[in-house]
Formats: sequence, structure tokens, C-alpha cells
Amino acid sequence: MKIEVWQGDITTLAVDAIVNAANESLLGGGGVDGAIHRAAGPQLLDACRALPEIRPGMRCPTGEVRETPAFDLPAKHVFHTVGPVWQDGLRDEPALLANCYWKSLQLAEKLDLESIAFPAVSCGVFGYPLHQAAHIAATETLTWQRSHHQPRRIILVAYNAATYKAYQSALAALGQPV
Ligand code: AR6
Repeated sequence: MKIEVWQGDITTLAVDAIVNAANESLLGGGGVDGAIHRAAGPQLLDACRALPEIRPGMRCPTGEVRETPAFDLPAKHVFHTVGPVWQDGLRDEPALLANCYWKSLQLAEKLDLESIAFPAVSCGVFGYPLHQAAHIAATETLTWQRSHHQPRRIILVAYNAATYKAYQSALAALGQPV
């Protein structure tokens, strides 16, 4: 069993769940969020809007996850998680980012899913330093896989070569054979 690393567009993956790097409103945005909403079609926005607000404008706090169907995507579910905005690393950013991965994996297990694909949450607009984020993604996914049977396939999706390399070296440093 290995954590898979794949370079490309997450919206093309026919997995049980793809994770979206959203913001607390869950009403769309740029980056991977924009790509997922475009590919899923307008029903995705309707489904997000229908999720309960915790307070005005906030449907998902940072570090948590919400599920919707994936509509026109080849995936079955979209897990919307909200990564931390990088400030200085002293505002709980590592724990919040770890929660995005861990809680998504818990939800996948609860829904009895076989496969899940993650983008590099927080590594775009939210400005998280790539190597630190890759270390957290690798730690959370490897720790999960070593102690759980499901989801059987966990894929870290890199949109560019630098992210691909960062994942490979983070996983190797944690003992996953290359
Ligand atoms: N497939 C896979 N990865 C992608 C794709 C794609 N199609 N497109 C971009 N990435 P970002 P964040 C990578 O900015 O930093 C949105 O406006 C990208 O190269 O999408 O968590 C939300 O609404 C980067 O490595 O998410 C929020 O407001 C990674 O996905 C905010 O941005 C994440 O970059 C969230 O910022």
C-alpha cells in the first residue's frame, strides 16, 4: 500500500471523492475551487448554497469538511475542505491543515469510499509554503493508511512539477519507498 502521487487536473479523476480547496463560504472561487465548480456544473453551487450556515456567510470553518455530490464530474463526491490562510506559521496553520486531510479521510471511511484524491490544499491563493504543506499531507495520509483499511486508494494530486517533487520527497522522508 502506497500513497499515490499524480500530476494533473483533479477534475478528470474518476475516484469516489475529490477534495476541493474551498473557502468558508463554500460559494466558489478561483484555483482548484473554480475548476471543480466549472467541471461539476451549476448544480454544485446550488448544493453548496443548501448547506447550513454556521454564521452568516460561513458554511465550513477552517480545518473542517463538507460533502456534496459531484454532479457532472467523473468523481462521485466532492469533499469541500477549507485550508488555513498562511500568516506566519504561528496561528495554528499546521494543525488546521492536518485537520483538512484527517477529517476528509474520516468522512471517506464513514461513507465507505474506496478512493480519494486531494489537491495541495492551501498551497495556492492561501500561500502555505509548499514543502511544509507537503510534509503535512504526507504525514496525515501515511499515518491514516498505516492504521486504516479505507479508503484503500489515497492520491495526492500535484498540479505542477514542483508540487509533484515536494510530495515524492516528503513521502520518501517518512519512509514510503519511491
Ligand atoms: N487540479 C489540481 N490542482 C489544482 C488545480 C486543478 N485543476 N487547479 C489548481 N490546483 P488554490 P488554496 C492547485 O489556490 O490555496 C480559491 O479561490 C494549485 O496549483 O486552488 O487552498 C478558494 O475559493 C495549488 O497547488 O487553493 C479559496 O478562496 C492547489 O491546487 C482559496 O482559493 C491549491 O491552490 C483557497 O486557496
